[in-house]
Amino acid sequence: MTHEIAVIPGDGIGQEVTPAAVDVLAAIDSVDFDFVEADAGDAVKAETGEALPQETRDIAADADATLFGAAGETAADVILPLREVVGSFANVRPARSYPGLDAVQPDTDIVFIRENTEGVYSGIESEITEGVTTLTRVITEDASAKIAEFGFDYARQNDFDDVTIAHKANVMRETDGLFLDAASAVGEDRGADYDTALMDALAMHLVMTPEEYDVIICPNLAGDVLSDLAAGLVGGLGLLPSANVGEENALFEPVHGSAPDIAGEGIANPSAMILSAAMLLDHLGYDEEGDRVRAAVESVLESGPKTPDLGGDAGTDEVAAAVVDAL
Ligand code: GGG
Repeated sequence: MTHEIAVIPGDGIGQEVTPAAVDVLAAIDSVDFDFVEADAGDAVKAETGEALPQETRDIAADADATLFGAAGETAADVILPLREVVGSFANVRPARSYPGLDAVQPDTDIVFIRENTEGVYSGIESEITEGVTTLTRVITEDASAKIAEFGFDYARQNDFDDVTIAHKANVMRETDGLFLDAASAVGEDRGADYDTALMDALAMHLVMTPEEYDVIICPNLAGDVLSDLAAGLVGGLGLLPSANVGEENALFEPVHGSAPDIAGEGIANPSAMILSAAMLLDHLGYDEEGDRVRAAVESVLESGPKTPDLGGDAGTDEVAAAVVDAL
């Protein structure tokens, strides 16, 4: 069986790390892929006036899964609608430390389960008058319960003991009050062990004692911010993959953005993108192949070559080739 994969490199270093992940997938003999490349992002908008062409939406909707690189200035017009196109409601962001890498917290193994459809990323913003703007934060009981169900299932299926529900219900009483109640009700229904945590205090505890956390269920913005914080604990954004999971379709992307400061230099760390490709393999049912890719990335992270963000001087292509060799 051949799997059709939409490949959307997007902006900046997305153009460099996405081909690296495609090379790794193509090197897996036991799975057949048909890669269909599509455009999106700042450059496409400059050229055509549209950051996410209908053709790209259709390719992602029809594919078995999508690999997405990075969004730049047009992120709100590209990655948010693309997540909608594939029907994703959960953004799974694992943050773990690796042997052989300098990490602020070398005993970190946390998976953020981020609600992916609402919160402050609902896109309901307006300028009331000059100098006055508003944003509507949407939280629904259904979406909050759905992400909690996904998070508790994920913890059970992956043998994680601790589930934490992140919120700020003492200030955002209506919206995060609802998120907290709906997510807690799921935990109660399942007789699960879980904690709740105010997201600001949680940020501090994550820095000081990340080993105390396994799975963290978060509203949209909190998941985006806390997972970047966790990237800082384990060696940087070049290491964090993610899966945007829907009922049937899914999109896989590194947690990092387009990194305009290093774009075009060929030195971006492809690990996050390749690890996202490993999550794509899991999603398609190729768990063994996904594990092989993770093991190959882990061995290269330990023994090199390494990109400059990890203290080395290798380029993106050299690291990707080393991962293919390790496979
Ligand atoms: N590959 C992830 C990416 O491009 N991130 C840029 C960004 O702004 N993302 C917002 C989000 O993840 O919701």
